Amino acid sequence: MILLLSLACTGPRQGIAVGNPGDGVAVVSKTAGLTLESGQAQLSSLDLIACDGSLTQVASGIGLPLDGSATLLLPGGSWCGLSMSFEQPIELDYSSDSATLHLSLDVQPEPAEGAAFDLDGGVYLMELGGSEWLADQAAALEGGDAIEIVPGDAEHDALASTLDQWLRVGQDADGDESLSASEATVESTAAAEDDDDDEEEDDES
Ligand SMILES: [Ca+2]
Repeated sequence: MILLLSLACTGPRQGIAVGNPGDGVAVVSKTAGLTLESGQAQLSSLDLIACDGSLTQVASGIGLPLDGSATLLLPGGSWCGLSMSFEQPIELDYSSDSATLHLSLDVQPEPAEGAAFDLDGGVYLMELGGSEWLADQAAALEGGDAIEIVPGDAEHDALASTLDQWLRVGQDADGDESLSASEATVESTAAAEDDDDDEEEDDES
């Protein structure tokens, strides 16, 4: 008598990430007329959100450059979102032709969420801000000042709130270091309402 033993797995592996890891790159949205000289956040936690709402921590307690200069390894698999939180205000230094702008902003972004997507290699931009988030400050700098905005200042809360509400994660298909609405894989609520594709068609340099 011969016993046939089935070695095949039965059913899908549940809760196990599949797919190759990808690279996550954090940036703040670019503003016309301003050059980002340095940008730095101190991560409390960066997590991928599974479609059942559970979190898989990607990184914690580390410095995260916000100028696209560093990559975080994002585990492959099927995900529905990404969240990040910071331990202290993010620090951004800008220059224009004739002025400087230092921002210290107490930011806690809303998660970027959406339909399930398969992460299997590739580079994912994690973009904070939106195309217009620094437009007022850029206009104010045309006078040639050195401006500093820190927690407690009148302008702080509006800027921090804008960053809190606008986070997109996706692949930058056209390589302009920014995510259009159509490039966003998952996004926060305000970013989802921000249809910026028409504006980008007006780009000129
Ligand atoms: Ca793009």
